[in-house]
Amino acid sequence: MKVGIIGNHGSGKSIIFKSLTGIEEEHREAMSVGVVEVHDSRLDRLHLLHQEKEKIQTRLDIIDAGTFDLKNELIRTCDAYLLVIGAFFGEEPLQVWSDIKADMILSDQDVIEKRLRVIKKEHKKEHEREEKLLEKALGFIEEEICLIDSEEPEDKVLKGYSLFTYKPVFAVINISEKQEEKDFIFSREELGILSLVFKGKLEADLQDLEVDERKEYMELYGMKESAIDRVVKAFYSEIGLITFFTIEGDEVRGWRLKEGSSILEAAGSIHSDMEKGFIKADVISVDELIEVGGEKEAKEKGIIHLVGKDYIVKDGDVIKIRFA
Ligand SMILES: Nc1nc2c(ncn2[C@@H]2O[C@H](COP(=O)(O)OP(=O)(O)OP(=O)(O)O)[C@@H](O)[C@H]2O)c(=O)[nH]1
Ligand SMILES: [Mg+2]
Repeated sequence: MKVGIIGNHGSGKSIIFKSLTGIEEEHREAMSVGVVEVHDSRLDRLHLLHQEKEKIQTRLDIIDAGTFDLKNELIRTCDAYLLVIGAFFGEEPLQVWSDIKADMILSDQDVIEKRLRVIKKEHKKEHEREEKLLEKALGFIEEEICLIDSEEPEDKVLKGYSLFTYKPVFAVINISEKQEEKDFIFSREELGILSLVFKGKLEADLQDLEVDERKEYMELYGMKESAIDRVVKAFYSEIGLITFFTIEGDEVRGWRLKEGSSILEAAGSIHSDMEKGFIKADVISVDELIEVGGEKEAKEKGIIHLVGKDYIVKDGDVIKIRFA
């Protein structure tokens, strides 16, 4: 998943990028992409049962994507956005989001209208459903409702257009060392999107310290969690993401999945062959597996469940797909 850091010039995008990835602006590769591991302690514990295997945490690509410019192709390819608001020099969160939202809406409207014109001209039966979907989406957009907030069930066809307002956005309000966090806390209703308050420069400076020093420094400033942990937590809850695990070949691995997905979808996210040839799957919760001490013990106790393709994956499931 690609998370693009966007925001106005000088709002602190590169500082926030550094606070999340540890990568300094001058040491970057051309694309400004930082890959961070989403640390999950359950995977650490699961790995203890299989120390001979490699441990692979889920990852997140963080991109210092730049200002929200529609000509900037990098921006369109992101799956979600982190909007940096430079409150340290007086940017107003409500204003910044309202401006970006207006640009997103205009762009989506343009994409949808263009596609609708083509569909209407071609007048093919197979486009009927798509046309209805797009008309409905256009209705929301014209009311200035972001598609992601429209409470329509998620749709693959609509997703295919990479519309801006169909993707999650949340704000990082970047304040100075002297400003107080409590003065910048907005509820989701007030701002319209979820927001976190960061002392960006302080967080970025932390990245220059050794691990031990970093802990001391964080305690001194009353910082309980690292910047990346806060962002990941917010993203997972906002998008509704869960983690499942596999023990396969020489890997113990965590995978990210949208809450409410079936095991068939989970199989597909691992490999399309697993989805196509899906037969059944063995499932056990990671906590139970760790508690009994391994797969062999779990089998003996009969606590591994055999499930069919409609099973809804739960956060923390360890799954083994049987496929042909
Ligand atoms: N005091 C303070 N200064 C900051 C903070 N964040 C950024 N700055 C300063 O603001 C300036 C711009 O920060 P950048 O992170 O480069 O901003 P940017 O959004 O990447 O800027 P562009 O890439 O030019 O659009 C730098 O001089 C930073 O040191 C902050 O939280 N506190
Ligand atoms: Mg920058």
